[in-house]
Amino acid sequence: MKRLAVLFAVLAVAVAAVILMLPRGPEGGDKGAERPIILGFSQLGSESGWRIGNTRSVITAAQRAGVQLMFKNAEQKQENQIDAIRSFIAYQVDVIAFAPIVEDGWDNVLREAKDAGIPVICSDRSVILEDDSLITGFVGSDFYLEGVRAGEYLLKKMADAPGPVRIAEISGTIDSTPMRYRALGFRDIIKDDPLFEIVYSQSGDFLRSRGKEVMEDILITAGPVDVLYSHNDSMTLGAIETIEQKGLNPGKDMVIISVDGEQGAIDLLKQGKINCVVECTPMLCDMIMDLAQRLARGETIDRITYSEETVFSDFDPDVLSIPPRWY
Ligand code: GZL
Repeated sequence: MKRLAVLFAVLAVAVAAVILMLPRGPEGGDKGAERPIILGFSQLGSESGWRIGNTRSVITAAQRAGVQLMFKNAEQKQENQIDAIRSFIAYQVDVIAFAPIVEDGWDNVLREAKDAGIPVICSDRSVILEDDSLITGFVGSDFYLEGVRAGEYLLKKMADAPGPVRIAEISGTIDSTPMRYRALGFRDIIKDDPLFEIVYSQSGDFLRSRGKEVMEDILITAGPVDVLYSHNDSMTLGAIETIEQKGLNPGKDMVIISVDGEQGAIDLLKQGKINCVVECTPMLCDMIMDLAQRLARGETIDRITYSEETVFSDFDPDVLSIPPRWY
């Protein structure tokens, strides 16, 4: 009996030692401070300047907020994101955030997160679920509004067009939120004017290399178009390489509308080679850290938190004074 009492005493001391080793918060062991939360973040890849800017935002925002970050890059594969989320669940993080590469296929893993009591925030892109309660909130852009802004610019640009306006579209990753809603918003604005016709549309997967290739196919199959609407700057930069290789003048022989607002596109806007850049900011992550900390404290958060964005175009009198960009 005495042996058992000694064994329990030794075990009690050992357990206490382990608990004390857990991070308790800021240096100095302030007993009143909460321990830093642990956020598991699944990033979809490194496909574009926007994504690189967004990853920088995740890392610097976590440092600013004192959030312990577990960051995994899925390199454009949904199965890698699912594995990452499962690893966060196993590690019992406080909150999960992820940028879903496509909208479908998340129900099972998000059910596992909910069953584990871990709230999940969608960063940048959204998901389609049978049970909407599996996601706690979304932080990102209003992609439909971005498409509307692209269409509204075109209506203004072509107000005096003498005849039909032939449009080619290089869209983003198929079945992703930005691709679906940038396409829809743009179409809703131009659909009532018979002068506008989308004569070609193909995905460039948000990649510069694919934008270059798709532009080659546009010039072969659709011939010279009046407008290029490209769902992100990386694809636009690739497309412009092709346009210039074929001896055409981007921004003059063809109106070019792009989305994101990375430095390379803004520089071309200032040179007159791009006519409109609809802003899509990657700087979302201070908001994400704030919401994650609220969730970890048991607070509720808004279902949707949109970022503030604008439009840059050749109608702006001060286009040359656009300040340096995030990438
Ligand atoms: C938009 C984001 C898109 C960007 C692309 O929020 O998901 O993905 O527009 C990026 O540049 O690849």
